[in-house]
Amino acid sequence: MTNSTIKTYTIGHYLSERLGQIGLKHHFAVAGDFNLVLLDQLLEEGSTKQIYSCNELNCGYTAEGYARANGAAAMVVTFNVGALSAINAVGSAYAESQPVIFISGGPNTNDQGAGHILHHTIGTTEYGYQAEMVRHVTCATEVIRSAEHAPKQIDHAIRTALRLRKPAYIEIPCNLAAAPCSRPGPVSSLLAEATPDKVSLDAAIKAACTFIETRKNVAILVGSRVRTMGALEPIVALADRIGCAVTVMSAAKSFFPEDHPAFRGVYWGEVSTGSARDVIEKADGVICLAPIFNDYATVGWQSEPDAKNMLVADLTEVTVDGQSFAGFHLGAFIKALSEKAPNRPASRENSKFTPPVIPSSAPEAPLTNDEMARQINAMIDSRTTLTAETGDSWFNSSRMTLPGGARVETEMQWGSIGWSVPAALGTAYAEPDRQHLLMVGDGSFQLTAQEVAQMVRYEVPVIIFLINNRGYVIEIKIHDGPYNYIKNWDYAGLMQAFNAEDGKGLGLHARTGAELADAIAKAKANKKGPTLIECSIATEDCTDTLVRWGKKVAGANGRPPHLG
Ligand code: TPU
Ligand code: MG
Repeated sequence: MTNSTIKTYTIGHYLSERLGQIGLKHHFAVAGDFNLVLLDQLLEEGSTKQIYSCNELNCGYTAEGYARANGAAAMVVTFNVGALSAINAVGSAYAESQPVIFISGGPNTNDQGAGHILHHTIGTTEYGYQAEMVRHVTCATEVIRSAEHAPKQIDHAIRTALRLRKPAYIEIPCNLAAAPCSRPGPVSSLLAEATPDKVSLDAAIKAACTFIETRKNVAILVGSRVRTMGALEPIVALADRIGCAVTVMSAAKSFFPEDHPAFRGVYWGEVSTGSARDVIEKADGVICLAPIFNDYATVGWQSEPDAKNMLVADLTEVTVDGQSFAGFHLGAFIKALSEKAPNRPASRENSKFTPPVIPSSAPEAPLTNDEMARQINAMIDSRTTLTAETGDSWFNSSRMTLPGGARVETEMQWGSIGWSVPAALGTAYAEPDRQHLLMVGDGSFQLTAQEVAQMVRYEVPVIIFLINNRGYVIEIKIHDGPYNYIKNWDYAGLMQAFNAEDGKGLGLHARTGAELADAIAKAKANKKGPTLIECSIATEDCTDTLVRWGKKVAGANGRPPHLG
């Protein structure tokens, strides 16, 4: 049925139409009796395609990955048993600033406040606790109670999510999903950025120009939250205008074109690449675009630019020389600054960029971490998205050299292992014309492995590099113990199980460089499903940057408490 032939327009239809209007082509779901009627409505209205996940955690991560590539996403789960599993992934969307519309079915309105005990719940008779839990990881929490108020509640959740780039929650009782409801008005009021406060923006630009003028050595440091801007052109325009050197934070790898002449590498304290460390630590003025200076990014609090030398432009506010300005979005600030900023080319003129070289090994020699990273790097073209999971994959992706247009996705703020398999699937749904590569360690893979089955089901050709180093190597380098060693699996062999009678996934082993090259050639030819290449490397074989970083992070974790 199409929207125009629907006879009775319902709350579910309203939600469905809105999801299509904000630019979604898919929504992700796991069925349960509290959301079945809602799923029917979404299918019936049909603005977005319904895609199923193996479980709600994976559903959330798939939506989170989809939002990274598409700007926003939606997921639908059932009450409590579904939604509580999904909260971890919604936390990721909050931490990583992704507007994921988190939709849960809810109890029949007649059971609310009636003293009834419902299945799937904790066995008490009050059902507000799910919304209360979710409130901490969403920017708007709407529990629908009537068809009359549903439109404004749905609109409020979606508008807030899109403006703040955070997840929002909508709970729809199972007996209201098909309740008659008015049709939506224009979508523009949901999409539009709030009109910037021009007075505040002008003042911020004036302060920023003074900051740049009064510093000799200015550099730009790009942070991960610029992802929410979608396009990188405004940042390039700003760099061109100031003429200075540009570095990116580790979580912002690929958020400035590495083939641009101003690029100087990844700034990550002592594990920086190129001349990024020198550029940032010598600068007396660092323009930080949407950075997150957490303990990982600062290498255990060892390297953070001096606050008095920093201009910090975040998503909704700018702080410069002790003053704070708000009322406009980051994109508006960058655009306005790129039209007014003074020229300060010293940091670019006095530095160079030499890309890291990843050593190769003989084709028949046992596969090494370097050889694996080198071959993966060679696959990356301007239409590639590389998703890199927590673990040594972060450090491997950090040292790769990227052509313009290539993208790297990491989850360095939330850092929840298992994120990458469903997230890469979500990213691939959103951008089917790109090449999707995934680097995931054996430990992380074991959390969400079954989502590969959905790649088989929906014929999504993600190329998965499963790094089998027999354990949690990142943890081994931070703090070793028996808990860092895991049961080995036949990872490549899993593909046969996921394929069952009709799948076209490929599972391959790579124990030498030659086997990896051969597997990559087969993976590229397999367009009808995922290819999992199990790369076997020694447990001790990891990037030296992981070892150095791990020592510092362990030191920060091990600081004794301040007494008195
Ligand atoms: O390359 P490698 O061996 O470092 O990666 P692998 O094998 O994926 O191991 C990752 C190990 C790891 C753990 C166990 N990294 N962080 N953690 C702690 C952790 C535990 N549970 C969740 C949900 N997220 C975490 N980050
Ligand atoms: Mg591992």
